[in-house]
Amino acid sequence: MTLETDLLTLAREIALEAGELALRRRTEGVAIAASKSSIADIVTEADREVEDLIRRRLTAERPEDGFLGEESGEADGTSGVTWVVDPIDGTVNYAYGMPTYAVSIAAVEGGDALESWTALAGVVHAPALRETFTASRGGGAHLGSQRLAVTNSTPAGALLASGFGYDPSTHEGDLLNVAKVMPMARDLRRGGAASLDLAFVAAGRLDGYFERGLKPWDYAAGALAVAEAGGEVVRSLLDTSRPMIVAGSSVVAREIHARLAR
Ligand code: LIP
Repeated sequence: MTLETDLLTLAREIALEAGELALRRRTEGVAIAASKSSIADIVTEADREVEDLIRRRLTAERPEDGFLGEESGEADGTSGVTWVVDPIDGTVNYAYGMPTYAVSIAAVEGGDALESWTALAGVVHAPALRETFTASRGGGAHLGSQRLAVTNSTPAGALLASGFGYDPSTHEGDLLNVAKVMPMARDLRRGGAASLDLAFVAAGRLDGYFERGLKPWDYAAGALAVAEAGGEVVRSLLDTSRPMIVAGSSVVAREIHARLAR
C-alpha cells in the first residue's frame, strides 16, 4: 500500500460515514445555525456536526496531520499531510432539500492552495445521489469502480458550469465573465456545489467549469479528480481579489481562460 492509497481508503471510509450523517440530518429537518459572510452564506447545524465527525475521525486515525476545514478552521500538523475538508459542499442546495451536495475530503502536502500543494488523495461523496468520486495521485479518478476521463470535445459547443459567490456585489463581475465565455458554450449549468461540478468534469458529464472566489475546501478533492481524469485545473489570478478556478480538458480549460482574460 502507498501513502496515497492509505489516505484514500481513510478518506473514503470517513466520507461515507459523514454522508450518512448528513443524509440523516436532512431527513430530520435542517436548522440554519448562522449566516457567515452574507445573508446567503448560511451554515447549518449539520455542516458543523458533520465536520466535527470528520475531524474527530481523522485526528483519531492520524493525529499528526494538519487540518483545514470550512467550519472549524485550521490546525497545523507535523506529518506534512493536511486534510482539506468541506463537510457539506452545496450547503444552500442541502438546506433547500436538493440532492446536489457533497462531502469533500482531500489530503494534500505542501502549501494551502492549488498551485502550492500536492494533492495526494480526494473523495467527493454525494450521499443523496449515492455517488462517490475518488482520486489518488497516480491512481486515476473513479466513480465507484468506473475509471473516469474528461471529455475530449472541442471548445466549440462545450457544456460548461459556473457559479456565483454569496456576496451580491460580486454578481455583476461573475455575469460579465459568463458573457465572455458563453459564445464557446453549448449551454451553461449552475450546480451550486463546486466539488460536484469538478467531479462531473472528471466524469465527462461537463466539458468545463469556471468559478471565482472558491475556497480550498470547495475544490481540493474535485481538482485532483479532474487532473487524474486527464484534465487540467488552474487557479487564475486574473482578479487577484477573487482567484478563478478553471477546469476541463487542456484545450477547453485554455479556451475558457483565454476568453476570461480578454
Ligand atoms: C459553494 C460552492 C459553489 C459556490 C457557492 C458556495 P458551500 O460552497 O461549492 O460552487 O457557487 O457560492 O461557495 O458554501 O456550499 O460550501
